[in-house]
Amino acid sequence: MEQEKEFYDRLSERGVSRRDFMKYCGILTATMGLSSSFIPKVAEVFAAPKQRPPVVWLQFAECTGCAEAILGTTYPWIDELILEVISMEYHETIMAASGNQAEKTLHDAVKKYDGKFICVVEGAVATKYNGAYGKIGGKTFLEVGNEVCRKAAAVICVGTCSSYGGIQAAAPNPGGYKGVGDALGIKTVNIPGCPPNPVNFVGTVVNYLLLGKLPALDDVGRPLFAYGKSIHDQCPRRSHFENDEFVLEFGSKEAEMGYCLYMMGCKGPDTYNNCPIAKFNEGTSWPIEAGHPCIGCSEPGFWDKMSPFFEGSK
Ligand code: FSX
Ligand code: SF4
Ligand code: F3S
Repeated sequence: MEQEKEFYDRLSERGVSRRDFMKYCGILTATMGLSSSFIPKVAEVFAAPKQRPPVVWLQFAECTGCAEAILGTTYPWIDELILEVISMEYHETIMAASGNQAEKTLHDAVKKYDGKFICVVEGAVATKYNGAYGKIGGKTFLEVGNEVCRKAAAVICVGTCSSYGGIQAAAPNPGGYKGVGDALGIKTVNIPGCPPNPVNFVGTVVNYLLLGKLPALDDVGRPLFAYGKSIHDQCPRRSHFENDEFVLEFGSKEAEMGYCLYMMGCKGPDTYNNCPIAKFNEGTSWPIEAGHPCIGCSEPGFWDKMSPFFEGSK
């Protein structure tokens, strides 16, 4: 009880009401595909955590958009919520240490929590020429990945780059970039998207803390609760698709009327993600709502497979 009270006091100091917090827990519970009776349990995971798993957060080749999306959300308290439920042992973007001291922190954390920590990875791994195309502190991503990821209890890949290689793996891919699972030959939980939706990462962690296991995955490692349906099957513009009502030019009357973006290259029919439901920036909007076709950013190989992005095929 005391722990819970302190938690709510901390939230209120940041200007977050209990009501705001419960609303967020409601969104999270629904995203995870659980019934609303789980909302109090989900709230408890944050308010009175029974365990705070140690997390080592690695960053390889990427743009840091994923960390921005997750830790720099418009509501600053969401990132702090994540830090309530995990114990962040190493994170290059937010930690104070640098240079040798940072490397020592990583080494010590892996040693101390061998086999027990969760490894979160952003960014792709170079595999050609012994990984020479990507290094940190003189070590290749391949070496760091082998040293750290193999000792983790679970590896969660945040973003399309760590999941499947992302833009680094786009043709001609001279460095032989791959996703972490492929590069290291290990099983990973993949939360793709460029960037991914923070709620899908938080949902995966909460699932682990609440139910004691990682969520069920599809055949490319994505949690089914978030990536089980196509964008097209959840799209509010779907009736326009069925009625052959298409946007043929940006800025046109049809675009203004919210017609289907298929002829503008929308890849929604081939893309699995929950953007239409979860939306971004705490439910503000998502690409198609903003008038932009889906470019398939959560699919393996999307830079090559989904381009040209703005060409329709109907
Ligand atoms: Fe990739 Fe993420 Fe796109 Fe960027 O870490 S999925 S380029 S948003 O930053 O990896
Ligand atoms: Fe499908 Fe895209 Fe049209 Fe939506 S806008 S109905 S996802 S093709
Ligand atoms: Fe990406 Fe398409 Fe969603 S481009 S953010 S999967 S709408």
